[in-house]
Amino acid sequence: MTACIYLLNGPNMNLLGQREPEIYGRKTLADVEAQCRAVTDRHRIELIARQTSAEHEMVAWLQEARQAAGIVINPAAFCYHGVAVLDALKMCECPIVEVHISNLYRREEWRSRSILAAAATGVITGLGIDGYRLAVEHLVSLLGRSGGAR
Ligand code: CA2
Repeated sequence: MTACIYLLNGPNMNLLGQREPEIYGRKTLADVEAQCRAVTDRHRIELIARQTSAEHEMVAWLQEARQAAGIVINPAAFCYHGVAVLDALKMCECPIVEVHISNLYRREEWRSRSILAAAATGVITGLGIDGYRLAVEHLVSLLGRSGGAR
C-alpha cells in the first residue's frame, strides 16, 4: 500500500500570496503544494493537499487521515479556538507537524497560544513556506526509520 501524507490548511489560507505579503510572502498555496509534492513524489509517497475554512470539514479530513503516514497542518485561526480540531488531532495515530508561516512568538501575544500544539508531534513556526516542505521531509524520514509511528 502506498504511504500517504496529508497537507491540510485552515481558514483563509487559500488567499496565501494575495494578502499581507509582508508577513506571509508572495508564494501561493499552489506553490506550497508543489514544493511538498516534489518531496513526496521523489519518495513515491502520496500527498493529499486540501484547504478549508470550515471546521467540520477539517475534522472530517483529520478523521480520514488518522492512519496516514503523517499530517502537516497549518490550522491558521483554528489553532486559537478549534476545540473540535483539537479532539480530532488527538484521535490521530500518526505523527503531526503543525506549521505556521510567520513566527507566532514575534507577533501579538495571543498568536503564540495555539491550543493544538500540545496534540502535535512538533511545531514549525516562522520559516515561511519552507516550513511545510521541512515538515514533509521530517515525516518522510520517520517513515524510513520506523514505518511512521508517533
Ligand atoms: O503564520 C501562519 O501561518 C498563521 O497560521 C496564519 C493564520 C494566522 O491566524 C496565524 O496567527 C498564523 C491565518 C492568517 C490570516 O489568513 C491569511 C492567509 C493568507 C494570507 C494572509 C492572511
